[in-house]
Amino acid sequence: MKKLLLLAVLTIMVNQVGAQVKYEYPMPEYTPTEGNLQARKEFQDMKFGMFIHWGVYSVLGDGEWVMYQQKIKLDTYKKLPKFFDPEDFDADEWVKIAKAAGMKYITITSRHHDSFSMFDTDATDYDIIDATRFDRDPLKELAEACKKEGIKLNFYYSLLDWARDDYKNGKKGDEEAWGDYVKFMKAQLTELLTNYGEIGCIWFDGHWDRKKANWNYDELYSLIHELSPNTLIANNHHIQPIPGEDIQTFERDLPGENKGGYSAGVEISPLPLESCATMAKTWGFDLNDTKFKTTKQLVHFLVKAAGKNGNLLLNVGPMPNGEIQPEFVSTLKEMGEWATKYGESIYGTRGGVIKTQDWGTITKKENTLYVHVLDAPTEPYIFIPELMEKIKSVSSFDGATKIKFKQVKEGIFLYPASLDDESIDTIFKMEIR
Ligand code: H79
Repeated sequence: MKKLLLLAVLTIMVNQVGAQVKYEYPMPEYTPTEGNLQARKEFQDMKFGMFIHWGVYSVLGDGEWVMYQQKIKLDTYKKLPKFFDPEDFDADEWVKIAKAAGMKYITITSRHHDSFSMFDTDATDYDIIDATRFDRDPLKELAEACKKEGIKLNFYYSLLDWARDDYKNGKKGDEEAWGDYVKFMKAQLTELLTNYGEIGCIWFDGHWDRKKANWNYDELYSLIHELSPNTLIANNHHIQPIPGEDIQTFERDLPGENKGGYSAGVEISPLPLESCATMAKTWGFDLNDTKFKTTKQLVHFLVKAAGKNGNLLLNVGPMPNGEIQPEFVSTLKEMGEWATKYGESIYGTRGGVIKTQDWGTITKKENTLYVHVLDAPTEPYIFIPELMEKIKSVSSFDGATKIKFKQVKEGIFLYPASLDDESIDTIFKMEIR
């Protein structure tokens, strides 16, 4: 009996670990257009993007969840737009910072959970043009700056809403209210996809607020694909991708991992992958948040994401005056210096060559494998398991030094003359075929 019980418990555990969480409502079959497939490839080639969380919450300097965490009543929170006047906002400057960091695209919050629209919208008056004295559309200015500099622009869009009655009542079961909310989202998505030039991606977030609900993704996704077939759809829902989506996201995690706690039971899909991460703790500007990640940690995250075939969307939360804080700017500059030297081993590569090792990972482009030694092993060699491809030669990153190697049934041994412990990433090039 005891054995049977144990078996039953084990079976339940295994099922839970293996169980994928799926969206329960019917979705039409989705065949991406040629252009969409090309856009996916280009997205994968870009590898590194800037996430921007900016809203009226930045005034309080306590992150983008401040309304929820400080239990601020809606009427009180609604005073914030009056204080929002970011006179130092300069879209060209943001784009310059992103570009110098080696980032190829920008994903900015058009509307976060607080419901405040950071763009000129006719669907509500709770937006930057109608409710602030600033009276400029930062998304418009950013779209122009990005176009000039060849940076792709994407829009984050919150599904969850802390201010609208139609959302609140819809959540309680009022079907008509929910219908109104869906209509509102569709009106805003239409604006976002028609008024700002070609948008690379719509990045949804907040699904988990109504895990079991019908979010009418069939309507939202087909609207987006009809208006702009090459615009990719990402939804940070922390479940398996839903038909109609073009990118799979991992919040505060490398693809396929669940260290951040948001990706339980989520398995890697064949879609392009993207990890998003913060440079300190929060996404929106937080005056008190000084847990800054180092350049080395962030480069390692970028390289490990690439090794797992994913992009890194690295976040900044600009300050209420419109500037990106100097700590972030200086780390991003250092990342850019790294990317200028070693970008060849990241941009345009694909991953999934081997599992991440204690020492690092591998990225691949055509006949070159880039071996990224992120943490030098104690042994005087690097052992690369799982790799069956015939290795022709191994060299230092600059190609100047040949590296001794031995290929055996179990894998490949590299014998570099020395390994620098202090280096951010020692890269070797292996030629195959
Ligand atoms: O937009 C960013 C976040 O605001 C949003 N997604 C990223 C990209 C998000 N992050 N976490 N969540 C949504 C899920 C909610 C987590 C919570 Fe909490 C844990 C809510 C309350 C406890 C984190 C910690 C937020 C407030 C405290």
